[in-house]
Amino acid sequence: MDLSSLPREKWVGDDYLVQLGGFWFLPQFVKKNKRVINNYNPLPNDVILVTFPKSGTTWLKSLLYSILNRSSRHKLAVEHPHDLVPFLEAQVFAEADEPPALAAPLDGPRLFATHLPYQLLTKTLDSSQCKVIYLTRNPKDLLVSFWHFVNKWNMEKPNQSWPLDEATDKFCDGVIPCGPYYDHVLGYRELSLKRPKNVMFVNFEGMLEDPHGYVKKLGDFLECPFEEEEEVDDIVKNCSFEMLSSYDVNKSKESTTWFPTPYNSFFRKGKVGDYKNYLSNESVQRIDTLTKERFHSLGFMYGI
Ligand code: PAP
Repeated sequence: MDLSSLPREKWVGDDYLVQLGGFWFLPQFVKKNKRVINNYNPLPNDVILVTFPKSGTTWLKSLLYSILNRSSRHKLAVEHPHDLVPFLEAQVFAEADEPPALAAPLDGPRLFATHLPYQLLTKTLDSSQCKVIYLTRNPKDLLVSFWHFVNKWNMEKPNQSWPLDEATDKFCDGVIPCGPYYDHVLGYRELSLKRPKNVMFVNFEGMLEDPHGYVKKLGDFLECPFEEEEEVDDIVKNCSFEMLSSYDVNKSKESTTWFPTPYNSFFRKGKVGDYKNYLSNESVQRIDTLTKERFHSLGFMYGI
């Protein structure tokens, strides 16, 4: 595929992003994204976790894996959540149009994740009865988490550190991988309002406040409700930041096979409100103004 025909924007240091269907992506993901868009036909019982990067993907991958695979949930102690629940674009369709990972399993639904926006998956999702869980996170914590993550993955490259002010500008302009953030969130929010039986919309802050309640709701939504409260508690505990980040596999400094970043870069703090330690008052106001314009004006009172 000829990337030179697509719009591009400078991003971090010498790196640039490429625009596909109104959203920005790392150039190495464009072909992979197109493979998903053109070739992924969800089975009616597929479960897809969708997130904007840094919304809490790793956590919800662990929870969903545990909810759907209750008897093998101990695997989380030895396998990274990103290896247990593969990304469609980065792992499943990374190399081929018809990947072997798509073989229908004998036991239960397939569980995948993606960062692709609804606007690019409209045909795929509208023609399927699969279940989608969309996780969002407040834009200020998400930006700070993104900024840390990018600096960690660029650590090896000289002169590639990303100043926070620059990251804030890029975030507000929407020029960030999978961005614009606001369009990404709104696409799935609308879909969840239109098809509540198939699409569940959750947020990081709510889940952190009441993980027990959310695990039960997720079990109901996925049509595998819990019979015992202890089992719910056990899943919540096993997927907590403290527990997951204590496992060797998640502490590993080794790079993942599908992205040039270490396994441990998916665990930092896992808190709400960490932006207060980093963003200036000006940046907070700027993002809040945008959030009011893009979310609150539609009656979606989230993100501040
Ligand atoms: P991804 O979209 O690139 O896969 P993602 O997992 O969404 O990344 O982002 C990592 C964030 O989730 C980190 O947030 P922070 O930078 O603000 O700390 C990470 O710490 C947080 N996280 C990972 N595991 C958990 C968990 N079990 N509970 C809560 N937060 C978690």
